[in-house]
Amino acid sequence: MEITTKGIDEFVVNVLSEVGRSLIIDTTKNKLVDTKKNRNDLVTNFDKSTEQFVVSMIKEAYPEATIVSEEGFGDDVQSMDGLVFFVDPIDGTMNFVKRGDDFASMIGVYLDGEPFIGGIIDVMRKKIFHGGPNYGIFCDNEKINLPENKALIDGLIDISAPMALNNYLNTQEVVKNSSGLRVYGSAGIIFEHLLLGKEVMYMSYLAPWDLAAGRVLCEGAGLRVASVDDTPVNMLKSQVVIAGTQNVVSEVLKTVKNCD
Ligand code: 2AM
Ligand code: CA
Repeated sequence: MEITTKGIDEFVVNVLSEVGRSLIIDTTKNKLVDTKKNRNDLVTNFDKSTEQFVVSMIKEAYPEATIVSEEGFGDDVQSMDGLVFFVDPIDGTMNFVKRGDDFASMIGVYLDGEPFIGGIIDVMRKKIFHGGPNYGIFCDNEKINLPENKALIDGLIDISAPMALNNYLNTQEVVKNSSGLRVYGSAGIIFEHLLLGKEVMYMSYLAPWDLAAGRVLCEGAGLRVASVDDTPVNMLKSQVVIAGTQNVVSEVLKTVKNCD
């Protein structure tokens, strides 16, 4: 299929709509829950079946693309050349299992290393955020109002719980200088909050599939996504990332740099 922003955006929205419909019906059924690296690193039969579905749809529509995905049904991707899809079938699996809410499914698409199109579905609210830097940022095909460039003192922030509890890189100082801390447990849901201007910053250790779609959407919405040492974000490794308004990300980078 020809590669166009419109074509990929429509593809991503169609696939995420299917995923959302299926997960809302299926969440009423029993989940088979397993652990991965530790007792709080969960995977369910739905993470696996959703990823298999998304990967098969991508391979059918874009056979030339490579796929980076969480549960192992993608490819062993070593290069960002060409069309690369990042798939997180269920983001916030702990929320999915324990709360049945505040989880997402995400697809991020990059072309020759550049953010191209991203899609995040907030499954239980049935909302899809999608689009990209040269295309526009939409919620369910309607352009969103882009978030204001707020300062840290004027906004709520989200930092992963272990980082804030351990005062990693002086994060407690960042919290003190903000309107307050929120911890939602799903990167996708937090990226939604950033796009809607409900929060002004997110800092967490993120894997490529946790970050890919949110980075595309944030950058398309005029927000900034930086690695914690302010080197270019590497989409093929896990890293500590700061996403938020331009003002807040530059202020937080200064605070974490001056931590020792
Ligand atoms: P997941 O549910 O897809 O695993 C809060 O836990 C957020 O961080 C979620 O988006 C979760 O994604 C992600 N996450 C959890 N553990 C992680 C880890 N060890 N490395 C990277 N991301 C992680
Ligand atoms: Ca996941």
